[in-house]
Amino acid sequence: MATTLITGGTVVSATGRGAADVLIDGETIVGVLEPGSVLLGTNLAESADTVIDATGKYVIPGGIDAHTHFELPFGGTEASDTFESGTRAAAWGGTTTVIDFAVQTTGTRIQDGLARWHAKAEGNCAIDYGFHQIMGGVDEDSLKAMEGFAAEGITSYKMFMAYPGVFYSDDGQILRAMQKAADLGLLTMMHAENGPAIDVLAAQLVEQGKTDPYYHGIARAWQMEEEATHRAIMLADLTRAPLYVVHVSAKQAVQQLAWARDNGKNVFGETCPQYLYLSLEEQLGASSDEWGAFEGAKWVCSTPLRSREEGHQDHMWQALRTNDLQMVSTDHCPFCMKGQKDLGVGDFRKIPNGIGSVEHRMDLMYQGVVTGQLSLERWVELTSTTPARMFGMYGKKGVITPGADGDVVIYDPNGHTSIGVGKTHHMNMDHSAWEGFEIDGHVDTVISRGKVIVDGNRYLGAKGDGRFVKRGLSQYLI
Ligand code: DUC
Ligand code: ZN
Ligand code: ZN
Repeated sequence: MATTLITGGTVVSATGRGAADVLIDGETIVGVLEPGSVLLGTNLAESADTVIDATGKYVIPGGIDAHTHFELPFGGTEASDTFESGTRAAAWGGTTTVIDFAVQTTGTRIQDGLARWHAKAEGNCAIDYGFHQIMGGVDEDSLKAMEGFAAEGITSYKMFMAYPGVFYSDDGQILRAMQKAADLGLLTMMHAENGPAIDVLAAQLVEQGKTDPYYHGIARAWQMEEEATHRAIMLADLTRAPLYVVHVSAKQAVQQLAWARDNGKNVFGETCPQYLYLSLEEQLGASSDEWGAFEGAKWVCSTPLRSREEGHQDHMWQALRTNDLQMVSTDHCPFCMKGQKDLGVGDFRKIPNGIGSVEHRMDLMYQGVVTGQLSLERWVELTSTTPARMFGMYGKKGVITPGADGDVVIYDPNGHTSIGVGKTHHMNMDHSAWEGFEIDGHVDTVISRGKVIVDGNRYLGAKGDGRFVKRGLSQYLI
């Protein structure tokens, strides 16, 4: 099988860094070696089929984005990245594994939703992929179906305390699913916002003529997130089900998670780049010749952007440092302005919720290293190692060690990346929520199971390179 040697770089893991050469044989890492190693009398640099010089660069395990929505039917339309375009964009950004959400909507069978997601993804992905299962309705059938999840390699499932009539589960349904999950060892992922109360607030705002995108964030007030997060923690505690709260944006929700963790509970949380960098004030101020105040629709997502004045963004960075939050995913859910987001002109409730970031997560989080908010090791931990452990892939993914998949990124700290539609953007969107962001650092080389798929400015991957990953149970529980 073809061998690849990465020489001269600094290998960074969640626990340390050091000069080392990395040898990949076929699809698998077989050695992390002293620089310039000679093995059985053979100089590796002369015998390897491909040698990649990583001098002055970081060699890190490929990024894992544990929260994407490709081709998600939502808000009267469908997320604009397919598995093909979305995974290719992810690869450009140094992500070598995604976990997307197979969907059961209320009134449909879970098994049918899962089969549909396999059909969408199979043969189309540039990188490896797994699925969580969205449960859009808890009833006898779906509770029974949960018993088959682990055998399918799907060891986590998501429920929604928001979106009544679409994905929403009430507290009794959540309780029943958690009881089952506790028995089966499954990880419960929660969209924690009080949907019924939000819908009332949103209707009241629209009645008052407050229809601009900014009011999306007013209706989805932080109290709605804090309350739902607390309720989810209590239900999880009662049932002894491990809980993972997705897309945390309110500092009060983080405080709930921190309290639960301090009390020894298996409660975890992720945040997303938008909650670290973007704010409600900026959304309010957004205006363009083309869209006027509707420009703010580019940043309509749920949970919503929060007020910078109230300090939510700073609190998220701090929580990442102190491990009150364990991971950063994107909740990549892209919609174009024309023909999709514009469904909500005149009524913010009709704007499809979502931001596209799958391509930029590694770069955006590296800025935390540049500003001194994160160590290099914590960057790797938040974006690769913990996602692998949390979702049962560690050993194969999330680490550079013999036996692991050859998923490796060479990151140039002296490089530069300009983000925007006409620059590095490969996502299928007519705008970028990150337009104009200038990044210190650059994803130079991306290797997926031993194959170089991004080499500088060349894309060498192909659809179908990516395989479905059957995941084990979470390796992160306390
Ligand atoms: N939030 C979003 O912004 N989009 C998709 C679903 C969700 O929960
Ligand atoms: Zn959600
Ligand atoms: Zn989501």
